[in-house]
Amino acid sequence: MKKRRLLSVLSVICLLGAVLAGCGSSGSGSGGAAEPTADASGYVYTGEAPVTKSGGSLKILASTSNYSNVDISNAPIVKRVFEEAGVTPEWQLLDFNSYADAITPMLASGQVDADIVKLPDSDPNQVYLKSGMFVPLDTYFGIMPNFSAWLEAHPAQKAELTAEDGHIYYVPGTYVAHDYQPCLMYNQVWLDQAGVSAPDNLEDFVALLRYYQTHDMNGNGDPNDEIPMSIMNDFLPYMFGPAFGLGLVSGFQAYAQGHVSYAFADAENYRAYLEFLHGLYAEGLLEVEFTSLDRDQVISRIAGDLTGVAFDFSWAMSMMYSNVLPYYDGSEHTAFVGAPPLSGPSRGFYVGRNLLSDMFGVNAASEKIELAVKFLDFAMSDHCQDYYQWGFEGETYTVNADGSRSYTEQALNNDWLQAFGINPAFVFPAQQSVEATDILVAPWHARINGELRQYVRDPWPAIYATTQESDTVNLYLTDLQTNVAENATAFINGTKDLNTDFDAYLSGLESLNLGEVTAIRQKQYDRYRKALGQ
Ligand SMILES: [Ca+2]
Repeated sequence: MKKRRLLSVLSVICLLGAVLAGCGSSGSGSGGAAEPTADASGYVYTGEAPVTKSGGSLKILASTSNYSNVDISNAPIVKRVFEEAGVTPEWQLLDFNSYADAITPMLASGQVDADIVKLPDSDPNQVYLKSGMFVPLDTYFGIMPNFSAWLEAHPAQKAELTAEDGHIYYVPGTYVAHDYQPCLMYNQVWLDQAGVSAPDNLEDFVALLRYYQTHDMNGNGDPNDEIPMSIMNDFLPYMFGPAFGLGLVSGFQAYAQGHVSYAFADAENYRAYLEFLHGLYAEGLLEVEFTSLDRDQVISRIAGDLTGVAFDFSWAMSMMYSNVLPYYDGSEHTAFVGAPPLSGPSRGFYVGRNLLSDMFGVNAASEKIELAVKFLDFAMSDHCQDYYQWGFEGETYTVNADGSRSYTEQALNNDWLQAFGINPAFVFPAQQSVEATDILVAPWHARINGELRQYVRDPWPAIYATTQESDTVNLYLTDLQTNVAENATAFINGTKDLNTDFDAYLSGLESLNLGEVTAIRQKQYDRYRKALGQ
């Protein structure tokens, strides 16, 4: 079910925290917002239900649930949102698994008979919004009180959603972005046997690997069958890059004053990173076939009690790794447990994901633009988000004496909860919640996630590109990334020597047009900073 989202997409802004701290109060940017207007019955929508008192229907073009047995259009949560809004839906739901394939040609031809449309992607190259197919929503902010308040509270996302022309076209759902992100995991039983807690720096970490390498950790009488750590190649940059101050996950990083650079071309820090990994390789702590290790192999090793350290998406912790350990008893004492990041010359961190998920736009050809705009605003209100995340009191959750909430027994059945319409991101701009994720994992896993949240930093922002920028980046970036990956492997396994070959590697990147790609990333980042009001 889960998708791997790795190297290609996300990265790190080392100083994003500082960047965001100074940008709280920029103006809304776009003028001309429509004032609240009355519907045919004289009713004025101000952000709460109903959206209209004169009735009406809206055509919704969106996707089915990813649970094939769930009819999202009949889910109680979805139905209630329309009932409260006073709007009747006319559904046009396309299959979840082929949504992009089905809707992309419709959008390309302009043949869309719907008032509200779920986009096939984030429109990264501004193809749809430049076509004039979608209403610039900022011109309707006067009747979008919930969305405009959300944007003011989320300046980074507002900057990401602001197109090159200064307008905002889409209402987004959101992911859980700082929770359940990729992290280090340790076999707790092995840690206890070694008499240490999870290391938080490279030096202690290497010492632990050496201990595992020379001790019979699994107690089978053979001190040589232990594989100290099992890290899939794509996760090495997540695991060790931050300790060297590098944003290797997307490759592009911005330092103070917004200067953008390519982390894989960092002559000092990236070289130190490679030197460290080569050291692990030379000692046998990073395995010879490290580039081909896959998740199935990691799981198989854990099931055989053969390895002590892994790095993966958080959900693997209790759902794929701990549960296969021969002695796992459901507690963290016998589990593969998440731990803080490793620090080195720089302080460690984990790389989160981008907050923005599915985008919804209003068709500029709609005859009911105002109703559609108001409905979309209501559908993303806190009031509706509460439904999306918790459902209804007494049915999906109960309120405890201290005011906190618990899901009901029935809601702990995930199939039932999906049919109820929890997190209906297929049809509404729903915001994923940590609580709804917590109930899917072991309690100790949820607690550890809460502890690791503080270490997660935002990835490289999602910034709209121009078609020309995309053409140039697409032309050069794949070759660059291939070259980087091949050279990383060669420097780590010693086929190439950092002392004699590293300068040639750096100049090789330049001849692959790194300068042009970085210049584009710089322009895009400048636009992002400008939209942030910097
Ligand atoms: Ca052994």
